Amino acid sequence: MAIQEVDYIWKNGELVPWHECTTHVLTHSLHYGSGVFEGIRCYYNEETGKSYVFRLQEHMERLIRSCKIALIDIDYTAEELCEATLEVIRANKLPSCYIRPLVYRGYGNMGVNPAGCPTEVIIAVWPWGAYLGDDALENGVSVGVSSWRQRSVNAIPPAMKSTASYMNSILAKMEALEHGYAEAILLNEDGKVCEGSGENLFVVRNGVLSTPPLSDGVLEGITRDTVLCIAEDLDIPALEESLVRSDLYVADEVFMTGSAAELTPIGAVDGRTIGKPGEITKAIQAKFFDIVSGKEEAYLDWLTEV
Ligand code: PY5
Repeated sequence: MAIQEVDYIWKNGELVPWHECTTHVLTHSLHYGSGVFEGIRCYYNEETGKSYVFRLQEHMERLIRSCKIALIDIDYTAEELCEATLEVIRANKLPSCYIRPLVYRGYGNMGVNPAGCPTEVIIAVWPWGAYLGDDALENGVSVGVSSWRQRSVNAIPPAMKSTASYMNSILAKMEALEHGYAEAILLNEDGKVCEGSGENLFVVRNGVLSTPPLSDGVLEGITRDTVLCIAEDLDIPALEESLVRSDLYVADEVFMTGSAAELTPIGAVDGRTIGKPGEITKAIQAKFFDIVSGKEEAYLDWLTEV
């Protein structure tokens, strides 16, 4: 899926033409994965003609928390980054898009110690369709448990959305595709289910929704939190509880969540059929898409109009 180019990228306070927004090959983060980033979506409401960014402030706050964990000094507040996001969406005249803020350590020093490398901040936007395909949102995907393990909470912390973490995700994703699956599920070293290469995970059994707790080593997903709020609203009992591999096989419904993947049903795990998207998955998914596009009055607080 080639990236769709637009006119500008926001970099360190300025709008820079897309092709001029480049970096030196000796950039610290390019060598050592020392960056942190976010993934956000902006949705268009066809009825009102308005565009909304979903949970923008929460994403920027998580970016600042990732910087804190990574000991990156960033000169911008979450509020300033929110403003910059709106500026770059408007400049590119995009009704809907994916938003990729990245904070990285720039050019200046080639040691592992990042002292002397400037902090660089970019916010890129581009039109991006369904991450795992349109058909995936409707009919679900098959996934496989990876032979790669989730990083320990004492290694590259799963709570930090760092560029370095995604080497693990890339290994798992490529292995999954090689095996004919659309996505990988990672277990931690204790055998507890964690998450996909870029998504949180939920299962439904006997009418109860559950998702692994953050302490098992998962990213504190904003879509995950959204789903937990929707479940409460729809009176669906929901738990954060540890899950093991076989819990996935015997679940009535399984789905993944993420800003890129949105809410994608899972039809099979390791060749064990789960089935077509179930009632609870479909109800939560429908509500999710109504909320993000501004059709749910009670959730307008989560939206920032562009
Ligand atoms: N877990 C991992 C490892 C992720 O990469 C992501 C998001 C999530 C969970 C879900 O978090 P949230 O709901 O806050 O988005 N991944 C990014 C995204 O934009 C990058 C994916 C390519 O969805």
